[in-house]
Amino acid sequence: MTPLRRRAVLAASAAALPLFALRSRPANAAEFSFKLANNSPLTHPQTVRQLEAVARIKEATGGRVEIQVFPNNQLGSDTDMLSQLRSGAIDYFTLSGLILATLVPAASINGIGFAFKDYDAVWKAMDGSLGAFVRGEIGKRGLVAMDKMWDNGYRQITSSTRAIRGPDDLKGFKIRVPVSPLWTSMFEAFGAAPASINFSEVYSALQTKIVEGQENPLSLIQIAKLYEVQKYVSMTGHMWDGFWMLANKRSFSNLPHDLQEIVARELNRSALDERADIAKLNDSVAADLKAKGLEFIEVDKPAFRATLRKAGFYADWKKKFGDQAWGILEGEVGVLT
Ligand code: X2X
Repeated sequence: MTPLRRRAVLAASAAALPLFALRSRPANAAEFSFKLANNSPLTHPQTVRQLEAVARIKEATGGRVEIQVFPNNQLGSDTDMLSQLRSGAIDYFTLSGLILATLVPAASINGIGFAFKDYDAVWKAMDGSLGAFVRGEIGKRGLVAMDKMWDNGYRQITSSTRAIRGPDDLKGFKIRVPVSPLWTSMFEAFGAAPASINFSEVYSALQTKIVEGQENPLSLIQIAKLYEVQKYVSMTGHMWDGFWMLANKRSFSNLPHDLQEIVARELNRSALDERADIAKLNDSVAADLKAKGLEFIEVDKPAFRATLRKAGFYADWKKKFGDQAWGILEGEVGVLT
């Protein structure tokens, strides 16, 4: 074949490719197939509401968009899934802002200790100026964040060894924290010995006593059965943590605009449903965990906060986040330092 003829053949087959790809699609396969992953157990409202969202998306797009949900770390740890999201192996992924901060530093700002006095303050900030700011930062790193965050909750400290009654009890305490500089820094400020461990390994790390304790919202302590391997829970409520619904930017922008709108609308709607589920769970979860044998300890939260302040935690993070981000946070919640 002459070079010219060869080029012509190649050009013809390249032109034919999309048509071939379209024809080779089985009659019942969707035009756009995506993967959505999370770290939450199957019965967690996050998973339940994501399954509902993808069913509505399929229906509203007349079957053109099909999203398969892979919950419960089926596709790996949070760290693994974040890499897969960036490479495009996963299209959608819910991740704690604090862990996302390994890629987008500003995303951990909602985890500043004792920043939000209640849920009204959380949603006002995250649905308002602070959320908009963080979404902008996420957008600069090849990811798209949907408008509505999903609730994880106010975090409480559990332990299988000593009861944590005041900040001094945290000195030398071996505590699992998620993989995130802010978490490590906070527990170092308490004088604890934090170990960064992905959620997929937490139950076994507690069971084998690699660590003495961990911190998570009561709803997750219940749903992931962490009470089976912990004795005490101290109601520190030391930070609020939530999940960003992230999309790979290439994958999302390849969708026609009308389909993007449907996907975003339904994911955001499910985020609001999930928030309501967690709020409802919060009313009953303490009684359930007590009945399962967990000993509850009410603590003096201002004492924990004072320890962080004395250790320079707020001043350090104000510097790290910078005046703009810190100003937005304080604009939402009041002066913190
Ligand atoms: O890893 C955790 O502890 C979890 C499940 O709460 C987060 O996703 C941050």
